[in-house]
Amino acid sequence: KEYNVAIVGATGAVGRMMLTVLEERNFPVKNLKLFASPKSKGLKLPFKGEEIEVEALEETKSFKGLDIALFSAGAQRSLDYAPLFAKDGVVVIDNSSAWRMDPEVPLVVPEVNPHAVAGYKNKGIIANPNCSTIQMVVALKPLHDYGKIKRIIVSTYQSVSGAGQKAINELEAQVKAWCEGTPMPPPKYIPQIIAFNCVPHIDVFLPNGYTKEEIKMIEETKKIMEDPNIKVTATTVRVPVFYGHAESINIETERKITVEKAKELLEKAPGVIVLDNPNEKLYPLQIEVAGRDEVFVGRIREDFSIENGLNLWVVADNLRKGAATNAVQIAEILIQNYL
Ligand code: A2P
Ligand code: 11C
Repeated sequence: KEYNVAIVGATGAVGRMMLTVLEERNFPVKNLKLFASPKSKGLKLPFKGEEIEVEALEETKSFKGLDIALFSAGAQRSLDYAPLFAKDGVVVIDNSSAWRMDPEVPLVVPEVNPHAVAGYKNKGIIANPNCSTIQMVVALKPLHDYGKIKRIIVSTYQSVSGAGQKAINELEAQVKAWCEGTPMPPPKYIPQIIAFNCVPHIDVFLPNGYTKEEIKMIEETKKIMEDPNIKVTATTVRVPVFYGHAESINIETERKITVEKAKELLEKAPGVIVLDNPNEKLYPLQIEVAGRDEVFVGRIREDFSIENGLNLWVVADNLRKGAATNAVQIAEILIQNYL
């Protein structure tokens, strides 16, 4: 069977990756519709040797006939349009933060809670988690199953592509200006100069002093792992990297997990690759992990400051596993088991 699929936000950094991943994984697409803002209307994007014309979302009145829509056009578009698609019988897989914490909307990482996909029946919407959450839970799930994680302390090193195509262009323009000895253009899409700098500010600040990105990591982790008791604290930082997020993760577990056991569990975990041989300078690097769909783990070592603690370095491509690949994997579960 083949399915009618739409991508909403098809011209963006994630939207374009969704096209690539649908094609790479040979998703059974009958007809593909691409939506973006009116300014992109008529633009053509390549898919399986064809050119598909982008349509303006705002000018489209009915979505009937579509089976699945992958959304990545910002939270406001998802709030406004996901219910309209669902009303027309389309299952929405939404990459924005709009619906993630809605108790009636499942929040899914296929390696962690694939059964939750069934909840699409409630509202016709499935949420794709934040990129930094996805890679963390893929790496931590096998450790949690074995040793029960009590507390997570995470610090992130997130690439500019997480903030969209315009932020990628912004880093490039700043680096170019620096190389040419001209003044850097003022920051617009990242809150501070990001070239040769690290910025501890992703998404907006909340009254409690945390950023929304940090709170997303805390709340989404509990929902996906289906364990409200895991304590999580996070510091999220933008770094001058184009593609791939890295995370320093410290966990405290109920049952002791030795380094050897952690390696064994992670080596057989779905979607995880262990790269951990410091003597040969082997550990995951953003520049090498970009373009890959797996989550890479290295620097696995005991935290000697507590009884049952581990430190890990976890890296993944935020546009792939952190967004497009995870969304397409959800769509695969949907068509295999439900549609
Ligand atoms: P457009 O390129 O026409 O602005 P990114 O996060 O990489 O910046 O991508 C954002 C995506 O969301 C783009 O595809 C963008 O389309 C899309 N988008 C932005 N505003 C709208 C809108 N009003 N209606 C539909 N799509 C939109
Ligand atoms: C970033 N993690 O790197 C963000 C991007 O809630 O889907 C994804 C924001 C989200 O900027």
